Amino acid sequence: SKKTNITDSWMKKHSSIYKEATRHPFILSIRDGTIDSPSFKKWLGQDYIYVRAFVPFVASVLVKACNELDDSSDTDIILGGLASLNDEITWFKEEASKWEVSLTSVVPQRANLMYCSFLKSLMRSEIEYTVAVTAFWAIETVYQDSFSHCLEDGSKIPEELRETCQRWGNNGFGQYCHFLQNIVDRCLEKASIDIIAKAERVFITVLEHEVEFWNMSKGEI
Ligand code: HMH
Repeated sequence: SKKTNITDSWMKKHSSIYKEATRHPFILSIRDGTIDSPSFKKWLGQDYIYVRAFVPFVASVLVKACNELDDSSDTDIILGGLASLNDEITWFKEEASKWEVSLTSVVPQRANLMYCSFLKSLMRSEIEYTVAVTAFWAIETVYQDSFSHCLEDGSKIPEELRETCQRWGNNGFGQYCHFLQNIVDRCLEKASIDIIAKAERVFITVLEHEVEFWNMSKGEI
């Protein structure tokens, strides 16, 4: 029988916050077609700012992976993720112009600033690769799980949101998240209990920030 990965055990143990992050009312409203355009536009503008901050974070994970001199396929997967952020930024600009959202005038909301400063704290060289790559996996997985749920049978996503859901909900992105999960589990298997505990904390903190991030789409402004 297959042994349970640490990441799977965390997803079970913290299933309540994991579910809050991946089945948030914002996502459910995309899935059932009841989303209003101001909410979507707010998310779009805020997420563009977030992704710009995510680029140096992913680059810092890549540097840490390179210093592991362990397995070059890990660095290739992270490099692939970094490269696809280039397309993602182009996509955000095109999508924003479709929805008439001016990206240069988006004011980052408090939850976004908090999340970006958390990313910045994880970029420090004292943060171990295992801890940083755990955050990276969790961040990508929340979007993958959320948006793939919007594409499942029975959903009524508005046509104009299908491409957004495809971006993170497609099978290729799902595969990529599984590769990241394998990297994390391999790191955790050889990590000290101290580092495993730090990584678990970071996993939970990512989920908390993701919930707050979705919540922003509802607030005023
Ligand atoms: C807030 N979390 C947030 N934005 C994203 N684009 C992702 C995760 C996935 O990259």
